[in-house]
Amino acid sequence: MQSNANLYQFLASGFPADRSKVAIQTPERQYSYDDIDRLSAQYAHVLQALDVPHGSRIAVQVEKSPEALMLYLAALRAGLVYLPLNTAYRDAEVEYFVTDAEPAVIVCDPSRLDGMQALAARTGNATVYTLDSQGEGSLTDDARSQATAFMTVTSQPDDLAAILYTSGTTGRSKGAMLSHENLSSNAQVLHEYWGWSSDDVLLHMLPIFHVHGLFVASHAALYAGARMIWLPRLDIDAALQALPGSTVMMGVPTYYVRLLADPRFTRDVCRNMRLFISGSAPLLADTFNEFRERTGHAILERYGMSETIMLTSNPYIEAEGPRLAGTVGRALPGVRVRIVDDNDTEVPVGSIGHVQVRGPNVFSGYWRMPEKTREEFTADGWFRTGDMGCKGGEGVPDDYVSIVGRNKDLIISGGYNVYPKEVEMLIDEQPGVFESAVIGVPHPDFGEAVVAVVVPREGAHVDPDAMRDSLKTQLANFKVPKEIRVIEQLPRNTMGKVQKNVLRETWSDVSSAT
Ligand code: MLC
Ligand code: AMP
Repeated sequence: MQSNANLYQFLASGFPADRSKVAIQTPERQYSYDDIDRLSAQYAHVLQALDVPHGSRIAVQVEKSPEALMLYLAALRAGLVYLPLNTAYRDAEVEYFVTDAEPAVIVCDPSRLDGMQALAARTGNATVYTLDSQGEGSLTDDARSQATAFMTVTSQPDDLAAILYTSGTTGRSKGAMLSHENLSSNAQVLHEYWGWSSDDVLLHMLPIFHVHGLFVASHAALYAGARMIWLPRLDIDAALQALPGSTVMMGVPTYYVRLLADPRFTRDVCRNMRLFISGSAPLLADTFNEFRERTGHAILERYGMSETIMLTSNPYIEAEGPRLAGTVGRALPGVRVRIVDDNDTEVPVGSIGHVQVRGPNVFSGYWRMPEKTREEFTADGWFRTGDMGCKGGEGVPDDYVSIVGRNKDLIISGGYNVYPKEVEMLIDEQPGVFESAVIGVPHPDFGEAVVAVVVPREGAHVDPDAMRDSLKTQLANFKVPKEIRVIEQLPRNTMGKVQKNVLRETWSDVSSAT
């Protein structure tokens, strides 16, 4: 018999023998592993009936619900390539993704149906379904009459399972192509490394349109046959209620900052927790220390990206080493990490350089961008992460990695990536603007906040409030600058390049930005 590398098949191999066990629990409803199998089968039948070629894309921009997760699993089962989109993306942003990826199917919130249908008609006639935050919509309506068993299609290890768009330094987003094997190998490694078992209860509050919430968190729980407490978003009141019944939580640093800001978050609330995991952005040492003092738990920080899923992790088992603030731990089993100079030559332990990686988890390239893909891999097959880091250092074991900065002009705000170029291009189109620079400044809640520095044309007046309002109609809310400062001229070096470091120093006190 031909073996099947389909990721769903892999995840289902970890489902508990007793399929009546609860897999997903929301404040209102619960779903067993049987329900997961049946509902994903019904959605898969709807998708299969469209008779689109194996490997067609399905673009999904919907609110978080258990059904949205079932839809993801159904896409895997039907052999489609899943393309999740942040619900914050505006029409113009979505248009780019849909034009680039040419999905055969689009699933959106009912509130966006008209726009999405028009977009589908303009870009190639994808079939459009709706799915709302309650799991209702035309997709579910069609699924209800479908059979509850589905033969998951056979996938090869290299077949694409998902495309995740990550913003590009040129302002143009790139679709990172992830295969079934990329995802299943990483899930397998994390399962063992973080000690998952079917007794675990994962507090799942992350969005499910990025690596962190969709792959790392959901795969871990499903493959372990564990239970997920499924909240639509970070909600501290709901989290405080759910934590005593949970064993694992994952979040971006803002989640931990917000928990600590609440005096009700105590050691007792965490009494059944075995693991808090942080990633997607740097966790401040202050947060790590305060958290340990308050709860007795050392947050486990790990490092990854859309192109690679998870790369490194602080140890789970104490005997394997300490969890150190400011480091992202060791390369995961099977993953290799090297720190190199500008010539791709490895630098000594303790020296800072470019972080390059390889392993079965590393993507195969960017969707329809062969040149960009070539640029991002070295001749000997290592992927250039764009992060700056070092191994070892004072008081740090030689094989621990620390991320010390970025070679790419990227802002990470509350765990979401913002590429300044994309925002600058839109600001420069605004009336009265001569030029602009977008920077990230320290922010107590989001880690970094987006700030724009704008130079008006001679004699022109720029109104920051009006500009923010205009930007909000074109950009996802998290990309809209929290502050827009108007100045006469941008600082430049002798080569004429804008000195963003100077701007960052000047405006770093904008941490009051809301
Ligand atoms: C929301 N807002 C943000 C923001 N999120 N501003 C900056 N950065 C963010 N991340 C703004 C909104 O525009 C709005 O402003 C105001 O904050 C309130 O919006 P909200 O929707 O109520 O915010 P909230 O629900 O509190 O969301 C904040 C958050 C959320 C931190 C909980 O952003 C979040 O869940 N982030 C997680 C991101 C994530 O999953 N990243 C993983 C990427 S994968 P206004 O002005 O409109 O009112 C990856 C790889 C890896 O990086 O290694 O994991
Ligand atoms: P994304 O493109 O959204 O997948 O974001 C990936 C980027 O997030 C990485 O290249 C890093 O810059 C950053 N990142 C992820 N985890 C961490 C971490 N623990 N510490 C610092 N940066 C991180």
